[in-house]
Amino acid sequence: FSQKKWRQPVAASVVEIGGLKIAKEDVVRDDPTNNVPDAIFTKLGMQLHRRDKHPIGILKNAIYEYFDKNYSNKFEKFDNLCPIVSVKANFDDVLVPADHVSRSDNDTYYVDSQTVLRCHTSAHQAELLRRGCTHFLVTGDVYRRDSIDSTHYPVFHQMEGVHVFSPDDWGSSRVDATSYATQDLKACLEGAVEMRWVDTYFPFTNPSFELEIFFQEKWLEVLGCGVMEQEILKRSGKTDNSAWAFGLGLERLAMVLFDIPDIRLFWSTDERFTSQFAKGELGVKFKPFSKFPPCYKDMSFWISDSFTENNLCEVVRGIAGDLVEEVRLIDSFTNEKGMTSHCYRIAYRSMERSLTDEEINDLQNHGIVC
Ligand code: FA5
Ligand code: MG
Repeated sequence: FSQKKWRQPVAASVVEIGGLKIAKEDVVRDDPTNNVPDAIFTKLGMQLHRRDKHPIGILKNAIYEYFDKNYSNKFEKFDNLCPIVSVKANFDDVLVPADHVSRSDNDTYYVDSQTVLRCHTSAHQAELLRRGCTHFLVTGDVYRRDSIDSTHYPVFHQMEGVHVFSPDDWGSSRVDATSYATQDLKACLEGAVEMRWVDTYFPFTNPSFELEIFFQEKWLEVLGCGVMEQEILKRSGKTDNSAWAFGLGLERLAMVLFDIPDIRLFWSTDERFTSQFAKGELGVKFKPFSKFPPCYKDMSFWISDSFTENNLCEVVRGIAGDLVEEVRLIDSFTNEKGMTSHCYRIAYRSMERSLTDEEINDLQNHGIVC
């Protein structure tokens, strides 16, 4: 598969973030380590989280209000930090090991060898701690090369929360600093929704947890969190403190709260979607305006050792854009010579109209978007 060959046409060549003008040439570069496609560049300036009438913006505002109310406006908010960050900020500063998979160019978008599109809002933790912030929320668009289905998209939004405690905070309680931060973290996040805690691992927290919510008959992971590794605090000049941190996937929670069935809808400019939401209104249930039939195509091919599913998904998305709903491995077999073949089922479905079999054949054969 050639990734450079099939590309959808793009209009914008400059985006503005936090007063900074970023040219396409600065992000989609000829650098050998660059793997940012045009379609990802166009998402850079969209900032859905800063639109008051968009479900992502409505949810962000509601969570900000929750924190203001419960913590008397103590949390500082950042929602305009540039998503182009250093490898150091994205990985080293939060103790991600040098050989961790998330650093690979199969998982992360690299602008050049020292610069990435942030893959989580944790990329801003250390910098803000160094600046002296002790209570903060960071909201922003994050970027990941990932598989394709109704709850995964290569661009999504996270909110990071960090709360640093000092010995005075846990001194009067009967528990140690870590237990104190753990209890406070869980109390802060446990809400009205049906949820459960799952133990997990992150390089930057210990203990670490995931919060899952029951949605569409399944447990859906909406956030990762934990007690911040002492090393991160120490490096930021905080030797006597303890802290909790969380990273919330805004799309996942918005899907539950607004009943939005597919993550691609957040990017829809169709009025039948956008007109259903209003500033400050969290209770609205999305009324699907259509459920057009899907068009399935099975595709088999021999794979080499360098094959990855993320690369396949990038190619499929480069050709079909948001028409692709899911890419799923349905069969795999290895012959006597040790060659492996994969069969993928690609589901195409438009949010706006019925697709014909013919146009999907054209699309697959020639990369033509009708
Ligand atoms: C993180 O990104 C950690 N930085 C979170 C964290 C922060 C942990 C602070 C501890 C302390 P994770 O990769 O699990 O963790 O992603 C966090 C959330 O982002 C997930 O729970 C999910 O809600 C959302 N998410 C992850 N991948 C996608 C995707 N492809 N599309 C939409 N949402 C996603
Ligand atoms: Mg996770």
